[in-house]
Parts: sequence; structure tokens; C-alpha cells
Amino acid sequence: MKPVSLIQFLIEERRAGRINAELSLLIEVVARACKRIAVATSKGALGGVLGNAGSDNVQGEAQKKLDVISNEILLEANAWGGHLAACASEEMEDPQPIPDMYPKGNHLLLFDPLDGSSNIDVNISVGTIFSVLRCPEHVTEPKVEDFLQPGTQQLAAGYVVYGPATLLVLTFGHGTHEFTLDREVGSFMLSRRDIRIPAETAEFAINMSNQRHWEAPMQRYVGELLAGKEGPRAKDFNMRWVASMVADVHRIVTRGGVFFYPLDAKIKAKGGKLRLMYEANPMAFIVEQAGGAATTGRERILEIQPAGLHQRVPVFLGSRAEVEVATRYHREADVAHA
Ligand code: AFP
Repeated sequence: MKPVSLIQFLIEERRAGRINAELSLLIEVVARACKRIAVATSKGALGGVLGNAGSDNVQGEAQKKLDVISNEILLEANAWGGHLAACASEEMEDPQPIPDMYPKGNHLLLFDPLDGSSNIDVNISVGTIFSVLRCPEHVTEPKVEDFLQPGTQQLAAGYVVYGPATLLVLTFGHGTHEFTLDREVGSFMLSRRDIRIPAETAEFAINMSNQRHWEAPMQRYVGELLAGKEGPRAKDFNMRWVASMVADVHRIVTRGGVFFYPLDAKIKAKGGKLRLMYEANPMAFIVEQAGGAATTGRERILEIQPAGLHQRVPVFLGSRAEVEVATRYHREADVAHA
């Protein structure tokens, strides 16, 4: 097969009428910014980029130096491109307008610049997650409410994993595709077209240390997985937990599996741990486009009407059959308690 670069892939998508020129340019700019983040992360201690920045983000979490650097790289790269009306970052309270000196476009970009950043200092994979929405018509200065569109409205979503290899996984709503960064050439090259996540799996990902705080249906579901062959599922399951969502999702996109960040008593007041707009929606779009499923345990993530830019939700995603079992247990428990 002849190698296909990201640029060639984007041109093909444009010719097929699946994306317009502005969206294609936007993805090119995001990909270029992510190459710069890949360079920064790969320097490790030699780049002087490890450790805390000494500040907190809007979520009240300690920012790593690389959180701040990655955020700046993405903001700067996207400001002048002319394809954005505004962008929003997990690291910033409010949307970032496009400076007046640059032309504006019709898209809204949302991103988590460096997901899993608490893993940076121990040299474990981290990543960037992004989501693209259309700016509502006639809006020239987008406000928070213009971003609050359900995930079904996403025009594109993707993530980049900075691991042993740097990979970009991308969807425009016509399948999910993977590109691997050829470091010598400096280009993302198509490495898997139309990825399919197997419906069945025997591998799950969850932070087990929260077990005692989970709701009853989650206790039941994971209890049954742990019971293995002798239990009601009559099958042994294996567990993996990287604690970088990009790496856990990428494993699922590669060989199947299921990922959970459920509601628990500690985080109930916040609504969940992961952010709807920066993590759950883009990952749900990518996973659904690869044949998987994504719910909060109760509803399809992509159908949630967002109430805030930094809203948090529970996340169940991956191999369809397992997401369905866990979601059914939650719905049955809700009916029983209604
Ligand atoms: P950080 O970006 O602060 O490291 O958080 C990563 C994350 O949002 C997500 O990538 C992981 O799946 C999840 O948190 C890990 O959470 P635990 O700390 O509970 O393992």
C-alpha cells in the first residue's frame, strides 16, 4: 500500500465532500502544534520541562510545566490560522477569543492540551485531546453558551498520544483513523484506516482504589468481572489502568477493552471526574465511529446537553457488549429505586 500522509488524507476527505477547506486547515494546524508538544515532552528532564508550574488550573488542579507549555503551543498555533472563531481549553476558565489582528473562521476548537499530565514525571504516555464544533451562525464573538453543543454536533475529534511513538487518532464522523508520526520526515502517516473495536472483550480499565466509593450497580458489575470463570460471567477478565485517558483509550482502540470512570461518593457533587467537553465528548465520538459505545452509565454521552464548559460526567466507553452490560445494570438499579 502506498503511504498516505495526513495532508493527503485531508485532501481526499475534502474531495469526497466530507470536510471543507477550513476544517482541513484547522486539523493541519492542530497536528502541527501537537508535533511541537511531542518534541517538548520527549526532551524530558533535559528540556527543563518536568515538574509543577507552581499554579493551579480552573479545575483547581496543580498545573505541570508541560500543561502550561502545551496550552500555549495550541493557543498560539491556532490564533493566526483564520479558521477559528474561538477556542476553549481545559486549562482556562473562559473561552479564548481570536485576537483582532487575525482573521476569524467559523469553527470552535476545544482541547485538553496535556491529558494524564500527572504521569509526565514518570515517563508514561500522555496526550492531547481535541474537539471541533461549528460556531453558531451570526456569532462573531463566541461566548460560553455558543460552545455548549451536544457531542453529536462535533465536526471532528481526535487525540494525540505521546508514547513510544506519537500517534494521531482522528474522526470526522466517517470512521476513525490512526496516523503515526514519522519523526525523520516530520509527517503524520496513515497507519490504520477505519479502525474497528471488537464488540466483545476480556479486558477492563478502572481505578480500583475507588471501589468502596462506587454506586451499587458498579460494585455489582466489577464484582462479576473479578469473579471470573467461576462467577456469573463465566469468563476471566484482565485489568489495565494507565491513568492517562489517552493511553487507556488508545489500547481499547487498538485491541478492544472497556474503560470506566464512574460516579463515586467522593466526586458525586462534581458530577464525575472527567470533563464532558474536553475528554468525554471527543473520546465518545472517536469510539462510536470505531464501532464502540460510550455512556455515562445511564445515557449516551454524545446526547448530553452541556450545562457548562467545564462540566464533568461519568464515562463508560469501549467494546460495545461490556458498555451495554454495565449501563444496563445502572438503568435496572435506577428503575428498582424509582
Ligand atoms: P491528569 O491530567 O491530572 O493526570 O488526570 C488524568 C485524568 O483526567 C485521565 O487522563 C485519567 O483517566 C484519570 O484522570 C486518572 O484518574 P486517577 O488519578 O483517579 O487514576
